[in-house]
Amino acid sequence: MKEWKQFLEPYKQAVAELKVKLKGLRAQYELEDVHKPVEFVTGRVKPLASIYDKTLEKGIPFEPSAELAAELPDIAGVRIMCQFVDDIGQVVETLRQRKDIEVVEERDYISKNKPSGYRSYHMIINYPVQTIHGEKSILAEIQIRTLAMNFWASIEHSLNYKYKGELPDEIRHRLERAAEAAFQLDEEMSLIRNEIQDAQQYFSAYKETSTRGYGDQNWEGGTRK
Ligand code: 0O2
Ligand code: 0O2
Repeated sequence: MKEWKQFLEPYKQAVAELKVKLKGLRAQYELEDVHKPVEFVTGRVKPLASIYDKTLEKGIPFEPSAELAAELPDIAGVRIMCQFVDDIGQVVETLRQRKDIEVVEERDYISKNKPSGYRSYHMIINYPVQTIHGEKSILAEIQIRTLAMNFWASIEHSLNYKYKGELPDEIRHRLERAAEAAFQLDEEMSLIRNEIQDAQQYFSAYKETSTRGYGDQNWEGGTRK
C-alpha cells in the first residue's frame, strides 16, 4: 500500500497545483472585466478501484510501474467547465500557449461525439512536479466541456455505475436523446451569448452596488431569512 501511496503522490500534487493554476485563469479574467471562459474547475486523482478496472481492461499488471503510468494518462485529472461552446476553443488555445505544461495529445469529442453521446475536449499533458528527489514529469488529463456537457456526463456516469456498464436499451436511447438536447441547449445559448453576457455584467454591477433586494446576492451575506 505504501508503494501505491508513493506512486500516487506526484499525481496528487499535480492535481492540486493544476487546480490552483486553472482557477487563477478565472480570477485573471474577472479582474480584467472581460467574459471569463472558465466557469469552474474540479480535479481528482483516479481512485485505486478505477485504476484496477482500467488495468483489467488494458490487460496490464495492477502494480505501480512506468508501464501503468504510460497506459493510464488520466491518473491525474482536471476538468474545466465553460458556459459556452466557443469558450472551450479559447481555453484550449490558452493551454497550448502555457510554458508550464506540454500538450502531448488532444481528443476532440465535441466535433465528433462518442457513440454514447458523450461530448468533451480532452488534452493529455506532460506536467513537471517538483519532488524531494528532483523533477518528475507525469501525464495528466484535462477535460474541457460546457456546463450542459458536464451535466449529461455526470448523469450518464452515475447510471453506468448503477447498471455496471450494461445500460438497459431504453435508458441508453433516452441518454442519446438527452445528449442531443444538451447539444441543442449549447447551440441556443451560443446564439444569445451577447444578451446573456450583457445581463451577467449588469447583474454583477448590481450586486456590487445594491445592499438590499431579492435573489442570489443574499446567499453570501447571510442576510437571507
Ligand atoms: P468557487 O468560489 O465555488 O468557485 P479541494 O476540496 O480544496 O480539493 P475544491 O476546488 O473545493 O478543492 O473541490 P473540487 O470538488 O475539486 O471543486 C469544486 C469547485 O467546483 C468548487 O468551487 C465548487 O463550487 C465548484 N463546482 C462544483 N460543481 C459546480 C457546479 O455545478 N456549478 C458551479 N458553478 N460550480 C461548481 P470552489 O473552488 O470552492 O470555489
Ligand atoms: P473516470 O471515472 O472519469 O476516471 P482509450 O482506452 O484510450 O481508448 P479512454 O481511456 O476511455 O480511451 O480515454 P478517453 O476516451 O479519452 O476518456 C477518458 C475519460 O473520459 C473517462 O475516464 C471519462 O472521464 C470520460 N469519458 C469518456 N467517454 C465517456 C462517456 O461515454 N461517458 C462519460 N460519462 N464519460 C466519458 P474513465 O476512466 O472512463 O472514468
